[in-house]
Amino acid sequence: MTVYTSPYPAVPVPDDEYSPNAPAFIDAASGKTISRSEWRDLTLSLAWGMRHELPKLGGVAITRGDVVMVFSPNSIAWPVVLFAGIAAGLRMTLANSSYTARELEHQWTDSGAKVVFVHPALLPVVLEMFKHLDVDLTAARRKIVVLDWPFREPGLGDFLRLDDLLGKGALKDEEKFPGELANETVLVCYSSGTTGKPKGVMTTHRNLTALMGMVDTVYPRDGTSQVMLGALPFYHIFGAIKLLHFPFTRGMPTVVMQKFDPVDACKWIEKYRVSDMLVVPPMCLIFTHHPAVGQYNLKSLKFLLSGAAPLGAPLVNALAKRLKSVGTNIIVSQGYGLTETSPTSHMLPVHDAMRKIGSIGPLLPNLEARLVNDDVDDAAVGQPGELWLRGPSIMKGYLNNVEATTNAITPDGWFKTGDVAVIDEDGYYAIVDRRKELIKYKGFQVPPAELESVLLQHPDIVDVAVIGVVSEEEATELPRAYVVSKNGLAPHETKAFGESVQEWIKPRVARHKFLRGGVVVVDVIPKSAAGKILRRELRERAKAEGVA
Ligand code: 4UW
Repeated sequence: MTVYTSPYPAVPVPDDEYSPNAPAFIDAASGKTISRSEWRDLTLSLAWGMRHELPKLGGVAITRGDVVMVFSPNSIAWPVVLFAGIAAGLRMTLANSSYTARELEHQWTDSGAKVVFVHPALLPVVLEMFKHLDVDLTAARRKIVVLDWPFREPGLGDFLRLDDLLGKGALKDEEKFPGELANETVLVCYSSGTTGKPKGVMTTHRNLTALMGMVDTVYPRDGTSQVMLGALPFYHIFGAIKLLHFPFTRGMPTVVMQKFDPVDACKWIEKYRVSDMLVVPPMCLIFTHHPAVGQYNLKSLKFLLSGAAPLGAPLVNALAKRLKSVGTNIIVSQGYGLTETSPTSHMLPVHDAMRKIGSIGPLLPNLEARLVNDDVDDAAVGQPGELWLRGPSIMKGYLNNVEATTNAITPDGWFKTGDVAVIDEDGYYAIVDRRKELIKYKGFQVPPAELESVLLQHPDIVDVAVIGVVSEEEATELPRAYVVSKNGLAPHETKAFGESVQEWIKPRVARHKFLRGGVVVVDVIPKSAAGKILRRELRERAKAEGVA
């Protein structure tokens, strides 16, 4: 007998590997665990509740294609709500949990959301939003479901709660999202793209199923990936997909942290024997020097994957050195992606991680890339060009915004990332610049246009431009505003005015948009003949001021 075997390593077969009783999501602080089968039952039960129970209980009726918002810090209720909505054929719009009422209002109205699933602590923000929108409390109650599950919050009054929708039935197969609707939108996360205010990114079923397979080919398969730490926010595409969707396909539980804290993270790594952690560069920086790293047993930690902002070689080396000094056998890798690309397009494979430091790795399978320079010609190897991507994980477009979609995706399907990259002889990419307006504070999007329109509401500001400046100490960019004051200020008055503007904006925007890079008073904002802000000039100016 001659038996031939495949040259490829064996892959786990889900049915053999993943017991229904294995944990799917674990609440880090309490240890409360949802198993894979419980998660499935809860999801189908909530999907039924969303479609059939909500109107019976006095809530608004929602049906296939309707938009539903989730507004909550991380919790184990998150995956239940997210996947129930998807199963029920709804479009889930995920809102940043530090949004002010005004910011939330933009997403609520723009997405046309009908119901919001809200964490009890954020209920006041939602109520304030409805007040702005002139929705009275009785009507608002019909649109709100409070997420105080599985931990009951007393004293909330008679709002609908997640519990009310559970245990009444289970979504039947024939009601589930049908296969022919693969190109239907399931997620509407917000991104400002290359310019302007945040827009709803239409991510489809097909985008996500494609992405799972694409990531699977590069994600470590050597058996070391056992437990994921869920420290990134689930409302951001990076967390939603790489912490809620992907680990589940691998049978890895996600240990859910309500929010990132370095001491807690070390504590949970030790307690739950966490092997994998997805991070943004500022978290890497914290781990290079935080004392908690030496106070807990982190030996289970095998794989750190950073994304959402550039991770340079010095930081990778410092982090690897520190984590190795406390006995881990750590690999630090980097990925790249955008909300519009569902999200990962590049990832540095494990075997290259410590060899190609600073690179984002090769293109994932099923994608094509171009590097286009200013003349719409393609850049040569080693030369910078704007990264364009094409493939099954590229968004369908921006919700209700044909103009923005047309600007972002060419007629033959190329999505323009607005990032400038180079490719080396081995086919590895590095991000070297950003052509779009976007600022990233610790991985969060800060659209300059949004801050500019808020600042123009200041009674003493007549013109403004916002740019990002780099802080090496915090491994992030910081938003910095250049403002023209209505009243010509004497030189000795400008500093105090700038500081007052930094304070003025705080109650008006989410924390990640605070003007941490400073406010500078100028006589005039540099603009092109067409009135476009010349941000490059301002970046030069910031450099001269010693901050960029
Ligand atoms: N280097 C330099 C990077 C990098 C980067 C992103 O908020 P969004 O729309 O989306 C994200 C998604 C990040 C992400 C998702 C999945 C994944 O596997 C992964 O790697 C582990 C990362 O951040 O912002 C998109 C913009 O963020 C910048 C870049 O400007 C991009 O257009 N960005 N990753 N490694 N810059």
